[in-house]
Amino acid sequence: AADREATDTATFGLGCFWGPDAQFGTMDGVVRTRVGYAGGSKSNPSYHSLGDHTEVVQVDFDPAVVTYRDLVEVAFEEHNPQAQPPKTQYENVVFAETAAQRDAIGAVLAAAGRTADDVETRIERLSRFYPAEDYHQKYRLRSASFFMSAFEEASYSDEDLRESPFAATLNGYVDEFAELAVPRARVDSASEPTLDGRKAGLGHPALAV
Ligand code: MHO
Repeated sequence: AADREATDTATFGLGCFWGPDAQFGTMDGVVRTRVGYAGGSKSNPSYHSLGDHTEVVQVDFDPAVVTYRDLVEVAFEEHNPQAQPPKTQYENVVFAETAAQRDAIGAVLAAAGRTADDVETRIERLSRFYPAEDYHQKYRLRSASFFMSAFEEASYSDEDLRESPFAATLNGYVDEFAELAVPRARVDSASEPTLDGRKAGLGHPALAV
């Protein structure tokens, strides 16, 4: 795992933050992920009192392995403004901190022949990131009790889980391989899992719509 000092940070609003938390977690070079609220002016937003903020995923990445531009490409490829209710909560936002980052966003859009307006995406500076409640962090992983028991046995706190590189990756694997993970967690029950049972257990990525 990379040192904290070795990573850069990127923040994206891509609709409901559960899906992108999992998706970015499996990317090479993404070291840590966390979800939260940003882009608005309300102090101390929470899920049920969000004000003018948007759900965002924040990733710490190793720029020697994956570039900010790579991450922006994934953000633009995956987001679908029509797939979420038209609320500030779910707006598409790419936070750019430097001129180099704004150039990278411009290059991705130019390569696709699109503008930020075409893809209904705000591009702005991050004023402040507020971490979301613990139960939203690594949301897919939290639904896999088989794995959560292992983290509990290893004495992980909620913050440890949120900031764990291993948990970030596993969160994506649970999402990606949900149909494998749930029956495995049910091995003791000796019951044959049905397709419906598997789907009910874990849900699906918000971005897959
Ligand atoms: N309440 C919606 C979206 C959750 S996302 C954290 C759902 O259950 O799918 O906004």
